[in-house]
Amino acid sequence: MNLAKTSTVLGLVAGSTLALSAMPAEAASFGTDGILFETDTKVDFEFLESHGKFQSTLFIVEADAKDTPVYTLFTENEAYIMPETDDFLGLCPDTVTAPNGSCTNGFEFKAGVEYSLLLDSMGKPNLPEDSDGKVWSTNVLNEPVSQQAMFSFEETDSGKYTIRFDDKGAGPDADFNDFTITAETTDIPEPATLAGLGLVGGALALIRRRKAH
Ligand SMILES: [Ca+2]
Ligand SMILES: [Ca+2]
Ligand SMILES: [Ca+2]
Repeated sequence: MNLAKTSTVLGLVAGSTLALSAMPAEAASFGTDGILFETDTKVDFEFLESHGKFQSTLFIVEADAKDTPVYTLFTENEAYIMPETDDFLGLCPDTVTAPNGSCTNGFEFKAGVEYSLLLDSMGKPNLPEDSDGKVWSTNVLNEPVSQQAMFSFEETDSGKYTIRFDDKGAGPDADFNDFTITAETTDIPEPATLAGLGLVGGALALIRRRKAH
């Protein structure tokens, strides 16, 4: 049983119906401490550009199984456009795409499951022998523990995060330009919330019917 969901449903039933309309998809964490949502939450990602020598792929993983991709966000179909200019620039759709060829991709994060983003250059061209080619957006998942992603939140109407990776390609050079995406959440209703709505609605109808008699 999911505690967050249980308390949400209890809160809905106990609270007024006014509270129901103001249910944001709350992120308990969305950053280098981890990615964790209190309700099922769809996040829309967009690839911006890459500046790394590796040929990398960006995956979503669960923190408990950090080497096992659960979803593929964006793949570098070639390592870069030009090696000498623009610091190994990669662009979509030129060299980088989502699996369906798009420059955007979305994923529904399940409530209460901790996720991370894995930038994986394993087994790809240009990877030095002493590197395993993997970095995670969650600091503690990196070995040794280190920050390999920066999350910056833009206070615009859309409320987008920009996420910039440092892939350790030239050692820990901390350039944070090797792979850059944006992330934007979309509120989606949960089955548990809908069930709660039905329950409250049914109870109100019953009370009205009784009063009418
Ligand atoms: Ca770089
Ligand atoms: Ca690259
Ligand atoms: Ca780097």
